[in-house]
Amino acid sequence: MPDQQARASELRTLLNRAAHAYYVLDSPLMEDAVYDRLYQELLKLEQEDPSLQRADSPTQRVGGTPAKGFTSVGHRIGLLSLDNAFNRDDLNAWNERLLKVIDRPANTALAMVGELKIDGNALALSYHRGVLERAATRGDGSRGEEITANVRTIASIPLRLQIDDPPEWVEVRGEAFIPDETFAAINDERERRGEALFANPRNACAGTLRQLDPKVVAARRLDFFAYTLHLPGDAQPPSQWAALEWLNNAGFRVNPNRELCSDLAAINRFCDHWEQGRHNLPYATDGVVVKLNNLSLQEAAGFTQKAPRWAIALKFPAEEAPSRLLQVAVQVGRTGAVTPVAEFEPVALAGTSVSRATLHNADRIAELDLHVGDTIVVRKAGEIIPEVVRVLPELRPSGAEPVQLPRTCPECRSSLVREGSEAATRCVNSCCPAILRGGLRHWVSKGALDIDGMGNKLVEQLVDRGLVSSIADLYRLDPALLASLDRMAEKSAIKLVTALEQSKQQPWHRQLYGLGIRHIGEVNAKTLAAMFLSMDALNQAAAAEPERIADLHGIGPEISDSLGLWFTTPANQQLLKDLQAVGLSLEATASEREDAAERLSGSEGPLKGKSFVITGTLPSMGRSEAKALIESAGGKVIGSVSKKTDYLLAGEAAGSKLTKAESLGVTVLSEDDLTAMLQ
Ligand code: 0OW
Repeated sequence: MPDQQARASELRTLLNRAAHAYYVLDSPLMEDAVYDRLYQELLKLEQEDPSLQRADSPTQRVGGTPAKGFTSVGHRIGLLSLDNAFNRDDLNAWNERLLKVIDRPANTALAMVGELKIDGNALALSYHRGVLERAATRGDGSRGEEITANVRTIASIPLRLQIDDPPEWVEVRGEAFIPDETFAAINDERERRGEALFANPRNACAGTLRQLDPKVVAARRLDFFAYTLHLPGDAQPPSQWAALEWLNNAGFRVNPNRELCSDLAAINRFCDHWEQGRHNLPYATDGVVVKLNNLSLQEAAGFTQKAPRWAIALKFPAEEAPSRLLQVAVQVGRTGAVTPVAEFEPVALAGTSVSRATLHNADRIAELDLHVGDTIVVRKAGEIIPEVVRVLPELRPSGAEPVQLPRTCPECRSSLVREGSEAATRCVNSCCPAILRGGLRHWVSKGALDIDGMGNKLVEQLVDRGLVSSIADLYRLDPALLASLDRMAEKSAIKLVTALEQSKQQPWHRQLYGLGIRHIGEVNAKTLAAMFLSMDALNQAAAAEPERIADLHGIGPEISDSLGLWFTTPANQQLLKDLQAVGLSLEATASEREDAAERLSGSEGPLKGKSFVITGTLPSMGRSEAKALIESAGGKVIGSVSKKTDYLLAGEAAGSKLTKAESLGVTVLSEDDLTAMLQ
């Protein structure tokens, strides 16, 4: 038993360290597929002997049963809120008040910490002897809702602190948030399901944290930045800067865009920088939090009834401006979802000139009671695309007509569909030029096949002139014809055709991502491509055992469903055939296969060099699972039986391959025989 215990313990430590490196340091220690193999080993150990389970085991991150509701709990130490400053004068006034309350001369320079104000939801984390014991929402600051099961699914929150002698208890506060890209994917999914969209990442995060089913929370991949620490007694770090360092060393993500400023002038420079710089960040911020650095000075400053005097939030101006609505157009996205867009007289917002804003969906238009010619209020806050927040009915021209959404797709004229109670209306014509254009742009994009020279203008020409009606057609383009298009010279045409040809060498995971299957982002594509080494394998798994896909590290049921849907669409099956016909492999190269087998098994796997054919239905595992197991043990899976085949793995209703194997004297194995070989 002890060696199982030891093995489980070392796997827990290694997997937690690998997760920390991946999610907190953004520098993976190992390939996803290796992580998955070790994770499965730990899972198996814990399933065989539940006494090996521990609270800080990564297998315990996503709880099983959904909660019935949330209980209210009292925070050991209350969570503070923040007073707001809306401009630099407010900030200076705060500084002056602070100097007075700590009895310092008016021009004293105070050391302060500048932190980005993450636009998410505050969380209270309680650790006991270094292990996460409880997590709660901020609530009213003294009581919140217990949401431990949901918070455990946030990969960047350590289940165990990475410090050797952890304190008896420690309270950590920070902001849970949803990165912009994830937020867009979540809203895409809600659109597909006809659910109302989340207006911004903060609402999406709050809604997710209150999900009863931790699996749904896990699928939304929340993130977390820690910013406050409470330790027992005199163990409290002497400053905010030291507290952030402590949190960082203990294994938390601490926002890297922080600065220890020697005076208010430096804080002002920090705010100047981030007022614009924040637009390049992959998450929403709504201000800067300025904190007096020194702990004893903080204590001298004290608190008002709800917020500390020693901290202030300088809010970035959430811009709003009135304008006159000119018309409502509709945009057809890559997925066919139709988004109504308000077009209005240009206004300056957050430093840019804005003349279009999203109206989200038809329900929103009804809610606003939007009329042609209305004066609308447009808001651009954070990174979110501008939106129409309200109408000023007092300014409505008399006789104005309510806005009607087009009933047909502006691109292909097919009638728009609004399934059931779906909030989103969509074009369902898979040959719709807008859907095709979106798909082509995605295929050539940086993270996919990374093909230079295929800009939007060219994509539009290729589609509008009917020269390309699927991704595969890109590979049939004739250079001379390309050269005849607008803004295309012969040289760039040749270059593009060459780039297309070279793109066939791109690795399998990029090809998978390039297909634009819903919810398959770059990370998920890599995870899937490491486990399923070809489109066929993925196709089979999606059809035969979607749960095997869903159980993969960081994947989940929404993605396996999305794959199932994609594969059962005839046009997509045709696309796969066409892509293979023009030379896309849609599978891992031989060296990628060897790497995968190597990674998964290490060179001396028990089945090294043995060739297997799989036939029939295996009792407890799918074919792709058996294939992955065999390959991870160094074996090779081939399609047909020959006298060189080492083994035939035969399940129920094994067909002609079994007869052939017996006639050739090939050893026939049952699933149990195979499992025995892998012990
Ligand atoms: N959202 C933030 C943030 C931050 C706390 C502790 C002292 C006063 C509030 O990024 N970086 N730092 C603090 O400091 N609070 C933040 O967010 C607050 C928490 C509750 C309301 C805001 O979300």
